[in-house]
Amino acid sequence: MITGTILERGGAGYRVATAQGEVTAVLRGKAKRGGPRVIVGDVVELEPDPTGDLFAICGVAQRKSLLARRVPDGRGHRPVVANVDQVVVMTSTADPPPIPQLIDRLLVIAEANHIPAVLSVNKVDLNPGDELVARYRKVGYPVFPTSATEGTGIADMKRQLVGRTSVVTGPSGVGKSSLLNAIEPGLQLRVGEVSARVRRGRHTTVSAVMIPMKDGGFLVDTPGFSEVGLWGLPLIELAGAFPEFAPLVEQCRYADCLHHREPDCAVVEAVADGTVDRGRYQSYLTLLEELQSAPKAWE
Ligand SMILES: Nc1nc2c(ncn2[C@@H]2O[C@H](COP(=O)(O)OP(=O)(O)OP(=O)(O)O)[C@@H](O)[C@H]2O)c(=O)[nH]1
Ligand SMILES: [Mg+2]
Ligand SMILES: [Zn+2]
Repeated sequence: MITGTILERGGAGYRVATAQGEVTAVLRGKAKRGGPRVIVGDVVELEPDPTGDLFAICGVAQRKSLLARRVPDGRGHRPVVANVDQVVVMTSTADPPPIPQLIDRLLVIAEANHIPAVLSVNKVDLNPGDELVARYRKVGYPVFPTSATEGTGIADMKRQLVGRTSVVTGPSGVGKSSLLNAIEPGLQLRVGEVSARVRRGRHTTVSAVMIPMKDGGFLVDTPGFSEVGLWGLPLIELAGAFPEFAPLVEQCRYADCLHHREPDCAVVEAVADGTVDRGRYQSYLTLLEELQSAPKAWE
């Protein structure tokens, strides 16, 4: 019996990383009948299959975390990737200019799924992005200023990735492929091309792929991250996805305060006196409104 990590689902089976290299494995017996669905990121137990060089998946380890996407046309959700250790939200300081609302949304998705998030601020050669860096450091997020083209900050970013399973997400053109190539030269991801996600049709199935790193850890390419589970988050829990709001909410007059129009709201007061960043609060209100009009907004 050996253990492995599911990298990708293929036509005939799963591509699995093991200590002895990559193997192909299929579901057999109990795992096939009532067991949990096996998804990318799952840690599985494998047995050599007598019929050839295939392996049989005979057990799935309990998941540490799970990212799931809402099914477009109905209720319920589809698991996308398991055991992600961190979400790396990536932005550039210029070209394209940063969109704080989008950064906040991606951070909130990570928080709502109980996965630690860090921020990668790329293209510091074009603009140092000091304000952006300070804004998120103040909230408490680890921030990594980088230049993928000049090599600035790459060693620090790499240290944060090695040994962990990371989802790297952010808008097109911020330099995700460039940064990952700089960190792991063997990857040879294409740079400057519009990524597949933009071209993806509405009903195309998108699945995640895990890429093993030489020094340990995995990078997860999951095209639909921005569609991943913020939906279904109870309104009252949204403020908890803004770490700087957390110590304040107990001081609001009402226990069910949504920090919008309620009187004696500690969050609103903190925004007024500058303790909480106004832009972050705006992002909160936008997401609150979206959640209030769900499920439509998430389809
Ligand atoms: N000046 C500068 N340009 C960069 C940097 N990183 C990436 N670029 C350039 O930005 C453009 C987009 O880079 P990509 O790595 O393809 O961006 P991406 O985030 O992977 O984009 P998608 O795959 O479309 O999501 C390319 O022309 C890169 O050469 C950087 O640190 N500084
Ligand atoms: Mg890319
Ligand atoms: Zn409040």
